Formats: sequence, structure tokens, C-alpha cells
Amino acid sequence: MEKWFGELQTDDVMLSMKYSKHILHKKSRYQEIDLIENKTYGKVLFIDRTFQLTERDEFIYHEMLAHIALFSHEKPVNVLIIGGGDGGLARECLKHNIEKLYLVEIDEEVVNVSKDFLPGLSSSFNDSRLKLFIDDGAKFVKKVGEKFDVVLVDSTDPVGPASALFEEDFYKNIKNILSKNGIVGTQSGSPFLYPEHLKKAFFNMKKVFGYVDVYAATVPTYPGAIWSFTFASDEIISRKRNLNFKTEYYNEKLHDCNCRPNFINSIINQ
Ligand code: SPD
Repeated sequence: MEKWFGELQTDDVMLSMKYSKHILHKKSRYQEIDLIENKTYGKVLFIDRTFQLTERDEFIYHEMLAHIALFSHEKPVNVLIIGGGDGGLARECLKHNIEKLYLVEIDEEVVNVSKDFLPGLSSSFNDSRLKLFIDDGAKFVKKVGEKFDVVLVDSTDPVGPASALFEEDFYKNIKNILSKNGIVGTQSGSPFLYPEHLKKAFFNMKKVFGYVDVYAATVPTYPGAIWSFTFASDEIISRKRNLNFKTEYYNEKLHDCNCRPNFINSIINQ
């Protein structure tokens, strides 16, 4: 019998993958974690039955979340990641000439699964610049008492444990720990199927920061395939890319074009 596993992306739309192996099913304190092996996409990680990453397309999401913000900062030295326990975003951040990277993941099981099965992402945990904290990101930003040049939020969807990471209060607390000209960047969901997620991130950031911008990338396995990212600062963010390492999706032209489809403009222009 064929075995399929997937995400109900709306009430009546499902993206499913046939698996050769259901490698793991785990209930952590916070969420359900599944890992399958699919012939086309490789290992595929689900949290609460929603796609988090596939070995085949994770580079798109992680590169675009990391490099637009990091290359827009004059000289990022201290970086903080909230979420991102699989290590993929950290891998991209560590390609930059940064000195310190804190990663705050609420669910240690996500880190363990990645260390056990996803070495292409979790190898970042071996870098001495990275310090891992198992903690609630929303609480961590209130108490950390250190400044960061760039803060990146790699969360699950804004339902359940991650909903606090889309709130105005969270962004206010991030602003307090950003150094001068610091930048915050977050994944802000599917503009196509869940425009309310993008709206929430964008308009809450707007209440806190002087300058907010949105860009998009195509992530084949995420709901609606087109995915949004929102970043903000108190200074106008001038895009200062100087790409000096290998990437598979991000490039200078993508960075510079600063263009969005009209339907995304309509979501954030209301
Ligand atoms: N709907 C899925 C949104 C997932 C965003 N975070 C993915 C984590 C990958 N590091």
C-alpha cells in the first residue's frame, strides 16, 4: 500500500508526499514532529503536520530570510535567531563575517531531530560562533540584556506557540535589543493563502519601526508556494549587498530589484 503524508493547507487543499519511510513521529512538550523520506524532496520535516522544510527546497527559505537582512546591514557582527532550531538559517548566517550568533529555540526536540537526521542544516551547531539557548524567544528578548545588529525570526505559523512572535509587544522588545541601525527580519507567511499573517507582521512592525519592507520568494512546499518575509529598522534600509560566498537562490539582482507582485502590495497598502 502506498503511504502518503502531508499538510492540509486550507480546509480543502492538501499537499501530500509519498514516503518511502516515516523516519520519526514524536510528540514534544510543544508540538508534534514528523520526519519522512520522499524520493523527490529528500527528508521532509513537519511540525504539527505543516511543512517546515525539505532537503530539496530549504535553501530558498533560509537564504532569503538570512541574506536580505544581513546584506542590508552595514556590518553585522552580533546576530540573534529566534526559532530556527533545525539550524538551516544559522548555516546561512554563519556564511557572513559575524562574530556571535545566538539561536533561541523553544523546543529542544527540533534541534535533536535535526542533529540526528539533517546534518546539512545542523552542522551549523558545531560552529564555535553559535550559542544555542533552549528558551521561549518572546521571553528571551525581554531578558537577554545584550544588543544585536540583526535579529531574525524563523518561526512556525502564527498559531499556537509562535503567535506571540507576530505581536507588537514582541517587536517592541526586539527594538530594545537592536544596536543603532539594527534590522529585524521575519518570515511572514503565505501572502497568497494567508494574507492575514503578513498583515499582522507588517502592521505590527509598522507600529514599532520607522521603516518596514516586504519581499517574497517561491518555496514550492509551503502553502501557496509564494512566501513572504518582512524586515524593519528605524533607519531607511539601504541595500548594501556584497555577495562573497556561494548561494543557490539569493543573488545581487534579486536583492536589488526590490519588487513585489501587485497582490502583495495590496495586502500591505490597506
Ligand atoms: N508553514 C510553514 C512555515 C515554516 C516557517 N519556518 C520553517 C522553519 C525552517 N527553518
